[in-house]
Amino acid sequence: MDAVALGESMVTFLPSRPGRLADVPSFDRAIGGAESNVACALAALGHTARWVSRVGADGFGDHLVERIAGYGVDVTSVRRDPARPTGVYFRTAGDRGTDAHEVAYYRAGSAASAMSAANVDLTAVRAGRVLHLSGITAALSGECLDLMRELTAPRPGGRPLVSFDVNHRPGLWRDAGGPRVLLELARGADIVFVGADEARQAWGLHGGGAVLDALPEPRIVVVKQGRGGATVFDRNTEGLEDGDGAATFVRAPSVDVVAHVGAGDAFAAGFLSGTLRGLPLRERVRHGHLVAAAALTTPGDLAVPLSRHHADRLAALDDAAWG
Ligand code: KDG
Repeated sequence: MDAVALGESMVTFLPSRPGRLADVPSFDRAIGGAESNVACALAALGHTARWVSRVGADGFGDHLVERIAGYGVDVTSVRRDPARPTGVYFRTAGDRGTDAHEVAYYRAGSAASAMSAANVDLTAVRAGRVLHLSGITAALSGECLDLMRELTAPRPGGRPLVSFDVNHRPGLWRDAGGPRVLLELARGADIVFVGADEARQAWGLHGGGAVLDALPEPRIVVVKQGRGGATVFDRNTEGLEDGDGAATFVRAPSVDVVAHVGAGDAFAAGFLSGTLRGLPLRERVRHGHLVAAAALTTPGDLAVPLSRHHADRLAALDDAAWG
């Protein structure tokens, strides 16, 4: 197995038109979940990917499992909980290209929020070359936080490689301790993805150098600067600059944004795909941008899958084409 992603997925309701939650007349059903989004995009890119989670023994749980399996993701380790429901959430949209939206979660007490080391298959979780996690899981419950601590604790032989997307969701944390916990978990990962704005809001850190200083352990730290591009700091590389990690900035292609949701997950998937294939760092970031561009130009979390062949052709365009 190339990659395993663990986390809560939800049935998502996307608005039929922009506006306040109070005013939207109808919603279309889709699926969401930061970690399963990564698994789906990795599978679309030709990798073997597994999603591990818990869902209710209900129709929405069926829908999630069927849709995610439809992307070619292994769902054999997803467990059904007859006592708890599958989480759902509704979102609104701002005008085209803006990220002004509201989110209404109905996930407290969900099946996934009860995930713990006792009720997920840890062997299946650790069976991939890469294990992808996100800070969302840590916010769901005390059991989920304990599970995250266990998965980011030192690993024998350094396996699997743990990828951690900070995904700070202030509305999900029950107290003010979220940023501190996210920093602790990020320190236990090998690859960390964080937005520059997220690092500023959660940790008061300004700029890639400050983020790198606060995260001395991870081998790779990717700081995303929204539509501008992303900088990857790699401690494996000789010729260090910018703190103690070699810094590579790669501009993002400019696209006509429809919705931002899922773009961070898509970026992580593209970058991890390049990592699994042993591509040079710059190429990995380009693949991140390309998969993110596909997600940015669709209304829901998941874009029409970008094939590896197509992504390779675009990533190989010369520097002039990349700006
Ligand atoms: O990254 C997209 C996710 O934010 C969305 O699918 C919902 O996973 C989600 C969450 O918990 O916010």
